[in-house]
Amino acid sequence: MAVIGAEQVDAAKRDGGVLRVARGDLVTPLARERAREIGVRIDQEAPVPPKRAPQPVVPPNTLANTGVAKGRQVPPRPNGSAARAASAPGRPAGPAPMLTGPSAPDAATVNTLYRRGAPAPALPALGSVGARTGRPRAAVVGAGHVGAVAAMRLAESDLFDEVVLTDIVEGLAAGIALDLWHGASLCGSSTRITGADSVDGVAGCDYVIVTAGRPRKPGMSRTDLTNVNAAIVGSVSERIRAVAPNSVVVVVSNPLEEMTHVAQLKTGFPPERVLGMAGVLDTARFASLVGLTGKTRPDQVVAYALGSHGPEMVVPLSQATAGGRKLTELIDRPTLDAIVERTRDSGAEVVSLLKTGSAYFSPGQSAALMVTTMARDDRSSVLACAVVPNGQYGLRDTRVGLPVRLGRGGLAEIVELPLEPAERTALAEAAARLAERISAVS
Ligand code: NAI
Ligand code: 2OP
Repeated sequence: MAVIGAEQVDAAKRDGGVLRVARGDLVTPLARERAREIGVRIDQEAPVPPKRAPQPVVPPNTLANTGVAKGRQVPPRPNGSAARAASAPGRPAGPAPMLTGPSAPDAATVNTLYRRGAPAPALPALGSVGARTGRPRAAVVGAGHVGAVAAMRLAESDLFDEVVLTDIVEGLAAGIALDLWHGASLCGSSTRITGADSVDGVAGCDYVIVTAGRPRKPGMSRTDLTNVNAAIVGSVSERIRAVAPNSVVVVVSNPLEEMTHVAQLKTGFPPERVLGMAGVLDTARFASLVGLTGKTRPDQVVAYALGSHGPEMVVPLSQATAGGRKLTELIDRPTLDAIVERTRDSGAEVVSLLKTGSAYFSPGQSAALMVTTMARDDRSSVLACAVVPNGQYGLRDTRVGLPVRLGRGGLAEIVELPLEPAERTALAEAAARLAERISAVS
């Protein structure tokens, strides 16, 4: 019997999306979960009906029967008479086993799971938490509002061996990390979360989200933060270069494009490994505001907020759809224009309500989404990110929000959408304004 793990699922994704499994082989629950996440179909040979003598049933109170080990929750195994009836070979089928739905193992796996002395495939090896299990490590610099949410989302994804949070405020990162770790069993994650008072805590990490810096206060523009945040992002980036030289950096600190540029200068990393997070958030805001019209749901909207994270934001409506239909056919143009305008001002709208800082839930989610997309090597998604174009859309020598595919190593491709001439012009103007602003912080 071979045990099929998540790595084979990843390999199957690369080889066409179908994982063929021989009869009797065991597909781990993690592998099934991974297959669901990345859309791999598992084809297993049908089992041969068992012709075995009845076997003793696993006693109900053993650890192996609890379904819980070391911070990872797995579906409970059935116990009691119904389970015994279901698991005892040779008996007429009693009530169905408790495991049902898309995560339920097939019949062959169920037999294996309930046999005395069977390996416990649903449980990660004891001590595997944070023990370099082959999964990547991610870090978040700045354990403030955005950083805490980003770390939570990364940990919840259970894609990482470890998530490291760092902050200069003594104990802050460790406190947030401990609090998040206390929730590991609640979100079914085995990702270890740790905190450090120095950026050097990100040593050896594969992905680093930079949220360090000051947020906006009412009346402040993002650009008002330039000098103070350039010093912070610059010094953080120099340490990332020293201790995590192979990482991919996702910058969140504002003003976004300028700070991403500073990070690239100070890390010296190639442009593919320094990305700015803004378009994912602005696109999500656009989708949510479209949802408020009642014409569609936010998760049906496909659109791209390009250009700058600011006044030069461009949402090409020619490329916006909902449920496969053009948004311009669903919603009248003045309403769509008003939605784009409100999207552009959404950050300030939240700041004026909060009064003490800026938005952080959706920004943290957005930064984490970029990192989980890379960790999954999920090139099927097109996300808007602040990147350095190399001739795409006729643009060079700037950093601007463009539609991209991300891969394990960072930027995989800038996607050229068939923009209308006016949209292309607006994008070129945004890129030109950003080039001016970026050159001012070089
Ligand atoms: P926050 O003030 O809650 O957190 C920032 C954290 O950075 C603080 O805990 C601070 O101690 C820490 N920090 C400062 N210097 C540091 C250093 N050298 N090393 C490590 N940590 C350091 O602010 P919040 O709300 O989390 O925002 C963070 C940044 O993200 C701000 O610049 C904000 O404008 C920006 N932002 C960007 C968005 C975007 O779409 N790109 C969206 C939302 C926020
Ligand atoms: C936002 O858009 C302030 O950039 C931050 O919420």
